[in-house]
Amino acid sequence: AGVAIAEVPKLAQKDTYKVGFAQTESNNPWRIAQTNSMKAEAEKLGYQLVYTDAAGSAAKQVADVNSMIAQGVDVIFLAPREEKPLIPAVMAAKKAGIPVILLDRSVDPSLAKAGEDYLTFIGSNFVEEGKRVAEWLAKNANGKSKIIELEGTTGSSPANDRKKGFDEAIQAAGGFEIVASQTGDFARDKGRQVAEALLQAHPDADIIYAHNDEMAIGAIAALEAAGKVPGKDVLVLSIDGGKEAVQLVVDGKIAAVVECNPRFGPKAFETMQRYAKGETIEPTLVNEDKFYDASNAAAELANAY
Ligand code: GYE
Repeated sequence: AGVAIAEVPKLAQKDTYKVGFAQTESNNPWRIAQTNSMKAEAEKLGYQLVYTDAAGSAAKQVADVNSMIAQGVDVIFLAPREEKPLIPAVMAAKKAGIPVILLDRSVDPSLAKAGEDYLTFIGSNFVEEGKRVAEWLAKNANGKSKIIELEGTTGSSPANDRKKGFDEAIQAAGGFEIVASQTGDFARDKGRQVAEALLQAHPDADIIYAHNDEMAIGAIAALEAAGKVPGKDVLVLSIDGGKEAVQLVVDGKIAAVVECNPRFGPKAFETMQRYAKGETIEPTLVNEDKFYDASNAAAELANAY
C-alpha cells in the first residue's frame, strides 16, 4: 500500500490549460448563471473547458469526474452535489495528480481537507446566509411566528449550513417556532408540492423560509392555490436572489432574499493561475452576497442575475 500524500497536486505554469468543470445540475437560473460565468471566463482566457452536467445525480457526477481524469485535464472545478458521495471523486483526482477546486458546494470536512485533498473551496458562507434570513425576521416579522422551512438537497452543504445558520439564529431570537422542516430538493415543483402538503398539515403557519428561490417560487404557487396571500397572510423568504425572485420582492410576494452570488468564473480561474504561480491558496475563498427586501429591490433589480 502506498503512503497517503498530504499535499494537493501541483499545477504547472502554461499558456493554456484544459480545465474540467463538473456541474451538478442545470435546473435553475442560479446554475445556469454559474455555468455561463465559467464558460465565459474560459473563453476569455482561451482555455479549453471540459463541461459536464450530472443532471442531479451524485453517481453520474463521480463518473463525470472520472472521465475528466481519463481525458487528462489540468485542473478540475467541482460543484459537489452532496457532501459525502463526491469524496471518492476528489480522492481519485488527487491520486491522478490533478488539483481540484471546489465551487459553490463543499464536501464533508472530516473526509477531505482543503490544502490536502483539494486546493480550496470557493463559495458563499451558507451559515451566514441562513442567519441573515433569521435576523431579518427577528426585526420585521411583526408578530408572525410559525415557520415552515423548505430545505435544499439532502446531504448538500448549502442545505446543511443554511439550516444550521437559520435554526440557531431563530432559536436565539426567541418567539418563533419551526413547525415543519422538509426537503424540496432545491427544485421549484418539489418545493410547491412539499409546501402544499405542509400548509395542509399546519394551516396556521405564517412564515415560509426556503433554502433557495426556486422552492420559494413553488411555495408561492402553493399559497395562492390554497387561497392565501403571500406577503400578507404568509411571509416568504429565500436565498439566491435571481431576477425572478427580486421581482417578486418588488411585487410584495417575497419579503426578503439573501443573494447567493453565482458569478464564479473570474475568481475560479484567477485562483488556479495564482496556484500555478506557486502562491499559497487560502482554504476558503468567500463570495460576497447582497441582501434584498422592499427597501432596495426595485433599485437592485437590474443588477440581479
Ligand atoms: O442556492 C441553489 C443551487 O449550491 C449554492 O444550489 C448552491 C445552491 C443554490 O441549485 O439554487
